[in-house]
Amino acid sequence: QPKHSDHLNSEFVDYVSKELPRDEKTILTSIITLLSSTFFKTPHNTTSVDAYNGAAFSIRNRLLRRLDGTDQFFNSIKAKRVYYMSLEFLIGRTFDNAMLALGLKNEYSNAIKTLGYKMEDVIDEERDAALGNGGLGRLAACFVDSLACSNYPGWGYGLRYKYGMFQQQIINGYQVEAPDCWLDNPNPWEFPRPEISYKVKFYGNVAKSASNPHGYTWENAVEYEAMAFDVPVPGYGTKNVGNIRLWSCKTNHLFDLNRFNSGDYSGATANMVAADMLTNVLYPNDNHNNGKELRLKQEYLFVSATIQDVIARFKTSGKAWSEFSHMVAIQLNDTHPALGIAELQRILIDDEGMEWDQAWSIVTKTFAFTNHTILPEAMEKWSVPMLGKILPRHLGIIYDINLFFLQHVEKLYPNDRDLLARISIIEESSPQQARMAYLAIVGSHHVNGVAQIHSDIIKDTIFSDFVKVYGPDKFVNVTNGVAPRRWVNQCNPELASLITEAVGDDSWVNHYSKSSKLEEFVDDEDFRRRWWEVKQTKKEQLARYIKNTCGIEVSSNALFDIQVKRIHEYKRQLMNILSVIYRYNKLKNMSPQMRKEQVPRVVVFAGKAASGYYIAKLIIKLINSVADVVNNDKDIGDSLKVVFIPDYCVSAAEVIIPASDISQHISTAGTEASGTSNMKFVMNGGLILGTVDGANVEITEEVGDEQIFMFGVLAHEVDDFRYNQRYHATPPDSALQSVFDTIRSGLFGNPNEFNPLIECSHGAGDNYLVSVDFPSYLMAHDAVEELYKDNDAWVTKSILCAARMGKFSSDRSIDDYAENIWNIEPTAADF
Ligand code: GPQ
Repeated sequence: QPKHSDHLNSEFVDYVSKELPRDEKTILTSIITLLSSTFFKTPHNTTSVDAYNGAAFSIRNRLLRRLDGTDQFFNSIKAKRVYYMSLEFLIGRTFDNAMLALGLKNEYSNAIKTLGYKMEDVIDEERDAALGNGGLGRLAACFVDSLACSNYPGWGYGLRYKYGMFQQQIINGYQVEAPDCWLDNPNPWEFPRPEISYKVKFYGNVAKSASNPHGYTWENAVEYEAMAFDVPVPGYGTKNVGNIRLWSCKTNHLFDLNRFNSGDYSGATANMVAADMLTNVLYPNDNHNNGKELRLKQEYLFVSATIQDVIARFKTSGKAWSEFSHMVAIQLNDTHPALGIAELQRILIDDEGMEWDQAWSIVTKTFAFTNHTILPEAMEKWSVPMLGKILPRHLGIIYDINLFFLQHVEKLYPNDRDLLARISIIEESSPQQARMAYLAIVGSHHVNGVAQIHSDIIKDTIFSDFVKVYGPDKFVNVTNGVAPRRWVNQCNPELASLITEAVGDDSWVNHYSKSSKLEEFVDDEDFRRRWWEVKQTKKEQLARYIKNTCGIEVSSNALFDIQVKRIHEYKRQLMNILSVIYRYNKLKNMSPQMRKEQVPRVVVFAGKAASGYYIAKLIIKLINSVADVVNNDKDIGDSLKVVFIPDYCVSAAEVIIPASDISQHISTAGTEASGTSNMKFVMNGGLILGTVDGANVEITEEVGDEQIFMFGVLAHEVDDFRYNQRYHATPPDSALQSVFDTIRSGLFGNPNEFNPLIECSHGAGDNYLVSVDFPSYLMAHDAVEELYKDNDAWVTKSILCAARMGKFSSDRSIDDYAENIWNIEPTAADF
């Protein structure tokens, strides 16, 4: 690195330290300059994609200045930093978010207009950055947004997948996956940093070090290289700009010139191709672990580059190792980056020459771990032989961590062999498996769940042995939240201006609990009318989106009933579509007059199924088959429409969520760790139909249980009901039976095709208690309908709920982490 002070050019310093002028003329000039030079466009061949690129690159230049300024500032005050390590960041689009953050949306809109384009169209040219599956990845994106907006010294670390979450097409009712080639277009939101790259080893063997008495050397390894790409995270209403540093595998040095010269052209690139694979594609599994070798390599590439980078930055502070955990906090977003624990321990011992205990004390003061699920199929386990082959040194370290841990347990609970077997990081199966959640717990100072009920459940069930060993204080709750910037201000500007009016200014965007001011307007007739009109507007916008994406006409006068999330048995989209069939039958049996008196409904589904998840894909097919019948039934008309919107993603969510009257969060109690879209829906004035699960519980506490439609068995009852279903199941009630009969009649196509779905919604196959909750679910639907008929009562609930969501800003979540886990302070950058 050149030493700046030696040859500082004052003009250069001046240029980067000054904020660019914010007027429209300057902005227009910057766009035109980019178009004509960087993008080689003329006024004759510029299209709206080009207008997007010009404007996006222009605003990115503003962000990059602030990103560097923020980083320098935190260096200068030697701030303790937090690193949010996550294999997923579901960012979505950035352009609109950046304009709003910098307060330049009007100026950019006018410039775009002068060029001859409409801002809405230009915004729609951007492709989502879909480097995540669902809630976990979106949470990470909201968290880095909050870090930036609240002026915390914190960065995200992740992987730059060349192909993100697959694109979903629906063909003949079936999900078909297409690759997400998001980097085919220029990406204004990343900045390549070829000067920041690290070597990462795989395979080989270990040998006792000759020079380092505690250490080992890692020999005969294959070396890959990870290169940084920085993704700026705009802070709203602050100069601070955060960062997500994403690693990409660099391959050029692996080109084999000898093989090339001897004519073996494909052999010459074989190692390059293998390395390239590492950051090629995001695994499309949500709440599911497959144990694949390539995934293990991805995780390690990520972990190793990140830890090396964190250490390099720490070293520039000039502080002693004893200060490491006062300068660095690392949060593990689930177990996917848990190898970081072994990696830091390895570097401290093998490269820095520390003794085990000194290193381990640094490690365990640095890491904290967030668990996001209790589903057994999601728990990461790595086969020990595979670990030994790919990461021989780490396997040894994990064995030693386990040995010392088990010795500690043995001292506390002598002769309890069952406990030792249960709690061991190494599971004695064949082959042996390393349980990554256990490694994460042992290597962390705090472990948290993501909603109160979930944090309680993990202490009582999957981690109860660890509570015995460590005591309860290591296990805490941090309830999830969502970013009000994106999920209210950006996706619903119409509602945002009402909130701004109620609050008096836009300070609620960064201090969301101020939205409680809405409550004072709940009896204001004019305000109520406008509140309702905003919802209508958003419903009309969604109706247009549905028309464009599915070709289906829906009436915006209907009740919009929405369930959008990954397709899973535990989330029970199946129960929803079964209830739709029930409703359809009921409408069919009514006189036309009576049908007219019913509340018309549009039932919206969207979500992706993991490519290998057979039942989830079949649920999509059933939804589409039902939609086909219902939507084309002349008797039914507008009284019921069923829509499956393809390719659910962040930018689709921004259109869908503000339009809901009621949204469904109906997981079997105890299975959904938190859920975060539930929060977004209520913030946008939608009501909730849900089970007593995840964050629904705390939302109910905040808004009041009279505001919410809850049903179903409780988490603590689930085991008994499951046992009953398995061994003494009673037949499904007549309502559910009639639904099965309709499916079996062939109305929705080959009835045999859907047999597996019938099997898993009653009797011994009913793991998620669909048949148990079905009756109370139907009753809850009736209650929704009754209330919707009373417009006054509905609007009152809608306003009160939205007014009481202050707790669910991700700013509050981040404050909780900062105070209780990371011990870091916010500081507004001064540059
Ligand atoms: N979650 Cl383990 C995911 O989206 N993917 C995963 O692989 C795991 C969890 C979700 C979880 O299902 C939701 O209940 C949470 O709200 C979300 O993580 C964020 O905590």
